[in-house]
Amino acid sequence: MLKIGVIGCGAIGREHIRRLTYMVPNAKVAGCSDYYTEAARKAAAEYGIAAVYESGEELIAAPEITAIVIASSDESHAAYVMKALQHGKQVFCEKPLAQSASDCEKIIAEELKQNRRLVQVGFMRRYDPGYAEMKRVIDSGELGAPLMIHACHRNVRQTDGFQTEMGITNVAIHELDTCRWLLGDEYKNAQVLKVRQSSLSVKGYDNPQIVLLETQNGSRIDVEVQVSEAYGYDIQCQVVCEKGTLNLPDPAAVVKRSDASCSYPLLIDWADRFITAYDVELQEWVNSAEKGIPSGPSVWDGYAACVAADTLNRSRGTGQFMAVEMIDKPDLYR
Ligand code: ISE
Repeated sequence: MLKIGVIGCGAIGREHIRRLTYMVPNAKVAGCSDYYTEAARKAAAEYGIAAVYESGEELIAAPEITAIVIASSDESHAAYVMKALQHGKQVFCEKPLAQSASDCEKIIAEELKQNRRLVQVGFMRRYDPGYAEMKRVIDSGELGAPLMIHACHRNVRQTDGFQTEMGITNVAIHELDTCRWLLGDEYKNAQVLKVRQSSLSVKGYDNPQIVLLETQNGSRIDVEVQVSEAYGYDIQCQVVCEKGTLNLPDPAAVVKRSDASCSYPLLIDWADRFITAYDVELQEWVNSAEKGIPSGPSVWDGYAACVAADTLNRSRGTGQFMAVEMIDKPDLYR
């Protein structure tokens, strides 16, 4: 039984605590912490968690905690992952793994010292039944080689303090992972473009943006990123292959026919859209971490997405594609 400590008791932290407490066998949330200790106390009271720690570092060091879930703010992830690795503990880290490729490289070096995988990155879309089926069909070769991906990521809202760069590091990071995973390919070039701005978006960040990528095999990807003010939470992905196309299905919804129209509702929240993906992701992490090696997205996957994100953010305003440059892949991740 994994005795899990959860760092970060905000929206996603509480989602993970709820799942680990009520839905995932062989896991127990034994401790939690939050930058605002009061948030950790509230979560502990609601879910019957035995220990509240004053800091993430204290939680990581606690002998009674055998595995760590990092669900704190994006900029705190890298330091917590490093600490957990130094203690040789299993880690599930929410996306993004870090805020920069160079921080990811330090994490890779630390995991290599342990000489075994200890970290799984929370790219939950890989566990979504729709994406998983697209991946299965691509890998079967039935439709020939994948040539292009057209994707879009539309959000209703973002938290206060949101900035243009986060449209890539916090939002499009999902597509940066899913596209390279679907194609089984690494990126070669990347560019982000500003487009006509939505008059509904008044908080000072670029919205929408368009991400363009080219892979090593020459596949091309375009991702429309609306970080807020969209009509719903709408995630689209079309893979164009030599012999056909694959489209990500919308979540099941009842189709209403009335008043001479036909409609079905869209969701507005990402936690609802990917509810099944999060369930499967955490269950599989617990199952594999218990055996000693996490089976899901690795530090290498977190790194690859961060390198692409860094490159995209550097390309903003230049009008140029920039080379996506990665270090050689260590054997541990092959
Ligand atoms: C959020 O952090 C997520 O991970 C969601 O999946 C994404 O759609 C949203 O834009 C992010 O802010």
